[in-house]
This record gives sequence, structure tokens and C-alpha cells, in this order.
Amino acid sequence: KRVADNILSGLEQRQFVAHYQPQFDAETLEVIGVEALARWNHPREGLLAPNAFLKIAEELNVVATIDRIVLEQALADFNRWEEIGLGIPKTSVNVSARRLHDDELINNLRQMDIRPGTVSFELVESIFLDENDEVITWNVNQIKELGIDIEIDDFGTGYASIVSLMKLKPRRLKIDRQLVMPIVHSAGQRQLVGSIIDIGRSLGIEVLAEGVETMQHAKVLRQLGCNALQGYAFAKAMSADDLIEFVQSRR
Ligand code: G
Ligand code: G
Ligand code: MN
Ligand code: NA
Repeated sequence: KRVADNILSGLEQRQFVAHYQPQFDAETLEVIGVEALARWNHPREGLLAPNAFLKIAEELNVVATIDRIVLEQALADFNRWEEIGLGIPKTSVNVSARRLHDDELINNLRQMDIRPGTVSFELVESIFLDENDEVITWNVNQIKELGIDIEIDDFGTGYASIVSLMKLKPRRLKIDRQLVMPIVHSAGQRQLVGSIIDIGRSLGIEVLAEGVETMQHAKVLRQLGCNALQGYAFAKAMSADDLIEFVQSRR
């Protein structure tokens, strides 16, 4: 309740910021991108993660606003990284179903001057359940025409059919961490994740594993042919400045 009372003023006072979790090539372990993750820099509670505010943000109908703030900051930070030659090729942001339903989304994006190939939108699978939703289909196609890649987030927790996957042609699937974490203990889980990776390969879709918590996980995933890795084994989400240090210290 207290959080709910504050969230609107927090938005007004620009207390929401983006942090960044790096993503790595599974073979070379090069940083191939970052995921922007919303944080609330709360005056009393400190830095809050989405589990502390997303539900209430949903109820107050301000998730799309948070999405927009994170995207704007992600673009600004990305430009800054480019100016100093940091060498991060791409930035991903989470996009809620609500935002994808917004008639104004495409017009907003057009005004943002996004360089093709540098930005991805992460969409959860469940968005594609309703294949007949014309606003979503139209918006997704327009997003692609703007040179923004589509990724399926939390893959394996929703209900997207293979057919809808083929229609959508996302650039990448992100296997949910609930599926990834057990692979070092369970041959069955390993096989399951291997099958998802194989589906990606058959469809020409890159596969990233989330929740890669140990080097043992990374090794298994590499053996299964996974393309990209994200998780605490390599790095947690960090501020834009800390990311600069992180990337520079790896050179
Ligand atoms: O940041 P964590 O590291 O706690 O993020 C938890 C979840 O919150 C993520 O899985 C992601 O789906 C969601 N999330 C994080 N940032 C954003 C955002 O800017 N917009 C939306 N819609 N969801 C986000
Ligand atoms: O998919 P989402 O967009 O939900 O993914 C980002 C979320 O996953 C964030 O909450 C982030 O803090 C969390 N996360 C990232 N790496 C790991 C990890 O290795 N282990 C666990 N448990 N959570 C992780
Ligand atoms: Mn995500
Ligand atoms: Na996820």
C-alpha cells in the first residue's frame, strides 16, 4: 500500500532508472549485449527491483510508462557507450503486453531515432497467445520494420505454439531460468533444454539461456549448442557506469 501511494510521485520525480545485465556469447564469452532492467531508486527503501513494484504498477496502469522510461534511458546510455567506444553492440528492453497494445507505440518509436540493429524488444510468450489480435500483429511487424529485433522472453513458461513462433520469426528465444537451473542435476531437464535449443536451430532462431548461475551450467549449455548466456555466473544487473567498468576490466 505504501509503495502504491508513492509510485506515482516516484515516476513524477524520475526515481525510476535502468540497470543493465550483460549477455555473453556462449563460445567466446564476449559481451554481445545487455538487458535493461527497471529499478526504483526509492528515497527511503533504496534501490528496488521489479518484484517490489511491478504488480502495483500493473494495478495503477503505469507499467507502459515504466517501459517507456527504461527504453529512453537505455537509448541514452547506449549512445554514451558508443561515444566512448565501449563496443557493446546491442541493448534489450522488456516490453509489456500493455505497451504492445498501444496505438501510439509506433509513432513514439519513430520519434526516438533508433539505429536499426541496435535494439531488441523482449516480449513474453503469452503475448502471442491471441494470434488474431490485430493491433499486436501490426505493431510487431512495424517494430521489425524499424529495425528493432523481437525476442521471446521467459520461453518455456508460456504457451506459444511452434506455429506462432514460426509466424513471428523472433531473432532470439530466451529460455527461462526455471528450466535452465536444474540442467546440472537432471538428465531429463538437460534433454529438455537441448530440445528447445534444437528447435531454435531448426527455425534459425538464436537461443539465450537465462539464470546461468555457475560455470558448470555454462559448460553444459555450450555443449548443448546454446548461443548466448546471461546470469549470475558472469554478472548481475548493474548501473550504466558500473557496466562501463565491467566491460573495460575484461579487456
Ligand atoms: O530485474 P529482475 O532483475 O528482478 O527483473 C525481474 C523481472 O521484471 C524481469 O524478468 C522482467 O521481466 C521484469 N522487468 C524488469 N524491467 C522491466 C521493464 O522495464 N519493463 C517490464 N515490463 N518488465 C520489466
Ligand atoms: O527474464 P527477466 O526479464 O525476468 O530476467 C531478468 C531477471 O532474472 C532479473 O530479475 C534478474 O535479476 C534475474 N536473474 C538474472 N540472472 C540470474 C541468475 O543467474 N539467477 C537468478 N536466480 N536470477 C537471475
Ligand atoms: Mn527479460
Ligand atoms: Na526471463
